[in-house]
Amino acid sequence: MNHSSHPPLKNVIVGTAGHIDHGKSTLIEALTGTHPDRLEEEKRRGITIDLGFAFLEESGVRFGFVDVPGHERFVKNMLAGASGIDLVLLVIAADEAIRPQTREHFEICRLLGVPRGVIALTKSDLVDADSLELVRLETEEFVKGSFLAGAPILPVSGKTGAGIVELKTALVEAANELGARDTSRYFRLPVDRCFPVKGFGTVVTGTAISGQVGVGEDVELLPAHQILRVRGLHSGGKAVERVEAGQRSAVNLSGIEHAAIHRGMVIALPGRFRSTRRVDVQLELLPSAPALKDRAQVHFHAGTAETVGKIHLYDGASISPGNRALAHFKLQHELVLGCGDRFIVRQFSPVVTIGGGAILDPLARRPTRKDTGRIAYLKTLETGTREEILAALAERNILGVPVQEIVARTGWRESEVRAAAEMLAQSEQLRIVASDPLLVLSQKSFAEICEKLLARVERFHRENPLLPGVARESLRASLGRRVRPESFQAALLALVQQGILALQAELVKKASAEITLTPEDRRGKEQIEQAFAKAGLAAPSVKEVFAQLAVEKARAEKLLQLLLRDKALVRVSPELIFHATALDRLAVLLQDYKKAKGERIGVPAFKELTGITRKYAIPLLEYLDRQRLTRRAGDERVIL
Ligand SMILES: Nc1nc2c(ncn2[C@@H]2O[C@H](COP(=O)(O)OP(=O)(O)OP(=O)(O)O)[C@@H](O)[C@H]2O)c(=O)[nH]1
Ligand SMILES: [Mg+2]
Repeated sequence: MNHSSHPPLKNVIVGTAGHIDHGKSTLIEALTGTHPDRLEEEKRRGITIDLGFAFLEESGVRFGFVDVPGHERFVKNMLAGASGIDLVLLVIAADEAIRPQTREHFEICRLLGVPRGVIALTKSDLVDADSLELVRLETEEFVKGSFLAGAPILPVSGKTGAGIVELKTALVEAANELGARDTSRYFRLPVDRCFPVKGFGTVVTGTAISGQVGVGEDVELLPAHQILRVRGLHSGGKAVERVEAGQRSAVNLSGIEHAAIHRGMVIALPGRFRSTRRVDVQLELLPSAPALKDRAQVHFHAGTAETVGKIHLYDGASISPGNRALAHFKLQHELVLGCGDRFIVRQFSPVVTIGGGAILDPLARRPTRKDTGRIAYLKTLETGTREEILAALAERNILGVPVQEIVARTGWRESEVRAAAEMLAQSEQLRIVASDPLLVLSQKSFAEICEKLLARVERFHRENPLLPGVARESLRASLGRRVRPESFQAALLALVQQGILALQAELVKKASAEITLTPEDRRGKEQIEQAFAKAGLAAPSVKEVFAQLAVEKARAEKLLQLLLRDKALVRVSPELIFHATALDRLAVLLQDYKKAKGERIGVPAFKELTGITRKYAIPLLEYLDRQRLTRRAGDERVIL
């Protein structure tokens, strides 16, 4: 059998929408053979309360149906179902036409950005041809100018099966018009149900909205931030190895009780998403809604989650009906949101849908008067290119932005972040201060750190003219904890490469730095050197030398260090210092001795030759051994 002749099935999620009792669930059964109502209470009351699911494979398309309740009290359940859909199946009963939840569901689908749909006029068996035509005209008028303008409007009957074949065809056509979901994004699945399965443990279901996941892989449960293993996967009623964006999925998770997971949580690729309580958004208020005032509380729905949000308007005291505005929401609970995610807001009370929009910054900061750049930034997020967005993001985060945060804020893949960062680095708008993990800094922030660093080194030289340089670690600490170590490192490196600073082991100094001495210092230094030079091998103690000086002890100590560093003086043992010339003379003396008396010399002879005491002779001989001028042989030395 040639499997390759079958192209892979396209995954498409279809959500129902429409007023209560208009025949949504009946229609799903007619299409798929599965009645989506599953709760006892739903069966008893004959209405849908919570989401129901069914599947259909038709002409190369794998449909996952999400059936929603029409009852106005269960719109919040409808919202959880509508968030992941590709197509809407708008159901309008031919005997009732357009009713309140027809409008509300339709507006919700529009605000959620559902791209296409098909309209079914159900219960067509209950009306005559004229009434049917009337409802069709009314429906055409209703969707005029919207995403459903021109969508097929098909009379059907869930009772008689009339029109079901045509409806399937229309759904396949609409599905074929859809672009493929991008399965290369990072995996995310908002949970709509969670339940225990005997022998398997915990199962969550939902629509994978991006990426893909396979059996045996790890996922992160958010906002709980728990890493869990995928034990098994089901889709379309079958066990599968992988699921991808656009598929209804049941995910068997190990290591967690089902009670710890609920609708609104998200499972995702570990480390790529963050939960948030503050978001910046583009908000649209419905024409039917009352004006929305700054600081108003609303119900906030996104994905399968809902919470209460308090609105902050960036411009003006209210939004008027039918208008759009940039706004901020402070959420009561942590939600997992990505840039571009759609959300719906409903009035706090009475609860009706009043608007919705798209997330621009899922990790927004608390609004402040000082933050004057926010509106421009949000506009860049809305319409900018990837490079423009990254540049703006870096500019607003003066301490640098790590790649993980860029991914969580933008939803880009890490490789896309890298590509954009490299473009910007080439045109010197951005600085890549570390590449694994990637950390970027705006060029301006980087220049500021360089400037500050240089100023610190210069100040150090000014205040410590006798020291060669500042310890790297204390230089870093002097910049404060807010400068990341990577940024410090990169700035230091850049200044060294430009020849402005120089490194000497762990010390940082101005490349041009010379130790500058005051006239007293210079005199003191000369005096010290003279004292040792004059004494020759009868070296004085440091204490004796310092006692003769006019400069204070700490200063004299530094001058001594300078002389040792310059090798004018040599420390032979902890207490014993000689002038270099005295040691040079000693080397000559030893060679003369060797010529005259042979290569062996004992301690008494050495004392006689040099005129120094035993106390000095022993450490000096040991020094000569170390310098390979002599070698110890029993009690004697061999002159080399
Ligand atoms: N005659 C006729 N009755 C229908 C048709 N479709 C549904 N019904 C009936 O209408 C009633 C409601 O149908 P449902 O499918 O439960 O309606 P629904 O839209 O799912 O309702 P909710 O989920 O509660 O919003 C049921 O009694 C169905 O038998 C149809 O095409 N013709
Ligand atoms: Mg129903």
